[in-house]
Amino acid sequence: MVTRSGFVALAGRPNVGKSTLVNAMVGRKVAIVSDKPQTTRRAIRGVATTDRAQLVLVDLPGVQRPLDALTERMQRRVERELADSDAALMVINGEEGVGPGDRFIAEALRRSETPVVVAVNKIDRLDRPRTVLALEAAASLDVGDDVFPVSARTRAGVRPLVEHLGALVPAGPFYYPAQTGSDQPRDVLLAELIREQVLRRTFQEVPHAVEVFVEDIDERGEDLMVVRASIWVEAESQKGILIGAGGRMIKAIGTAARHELEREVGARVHLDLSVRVRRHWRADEALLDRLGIE
Ligand SMILES: Nc1nc2c(ncn2[C@@H]2O[C@H](COP(=O)(O)OP(=O)(O)OP(=O)(O)O)[C@@H](O)[C@H]2O)c(=O)[nH]1
Ligand SMILES: [Mg+2]
Repeated sequence: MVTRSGFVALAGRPNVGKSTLVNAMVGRKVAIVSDKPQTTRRAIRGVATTDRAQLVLVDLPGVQRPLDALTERMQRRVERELADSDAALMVINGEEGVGPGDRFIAEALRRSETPVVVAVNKIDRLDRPRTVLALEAAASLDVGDDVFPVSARTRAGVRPLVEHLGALVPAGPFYYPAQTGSDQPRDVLLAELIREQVLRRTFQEVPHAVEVFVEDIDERGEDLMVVRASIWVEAESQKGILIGAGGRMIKAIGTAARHELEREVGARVHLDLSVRVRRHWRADEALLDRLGIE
């Protein structure tokens, strides 16, 4: 049997649901999700394997105007990954319709040689007439030959999209074993799961100032894992917010994150969290290297 395989980069504005869609296509959580824009910082590869095709889905940061060394790196990475992919999947938020940000991305994709497929996401929020309007707006972007209505949240329409992309990528062997979900090292995935719980509970500038770093993972026998992690922020005031009155906030983050880690590793987890101030980490190029944000 001839197999097909290829890299598919997801492009779209922040918050349109790219990471949620990657998780839906892979069939498990490989990328964290939040209602804050610019959640994704690294290019994460999620692997979706059917009987005939393997898609290496490159979840990318939302396309935006760079503000600092961090967002500049994120932006350059998006451009490199798109250039290196076999296909691009442009994701649009069907609930919000098409705007200048989408047109900017569509134009960049039209200039590239890469075949493009468009997914109109969040159709669970739309009735039929509004879905039709969203599909028409997507078609008016004049990018790619195919537009798929999907809900990454309910997974409606996700299967046909995976099948379509599977037929679009070139013939070739699989890149990863069929059961692989993602290429992330375990410490990075665990750090991201902790960051997700921080994002859920913080607002305004705090989510953007937070980075999580897993310092140490200690497996004590079959069913206990001790994870030591630091949450970095950029100012004392942010540290105060994360710790909360009487330590209530950090406790809530720790409890929720521990449950997520336990689900991921299939063992009991003891999570040791500390909050540290690390001024201007987002502007520190050497540090961004070490964090694997490249
Ligand atoms: N109703 C609904 N909400 C969705 C759907 N897909 C994603 N969302 C929500 O949209 C928000 C953003 O989702 P993400 O997957 O983090 O978006 P993203 O495009 O990866 O965002 P960045 O990484 O910041 O660029 C989250 O609150 C999701 O729960 C969907 O199909 N339906
Ligand atoms: Mg994302």
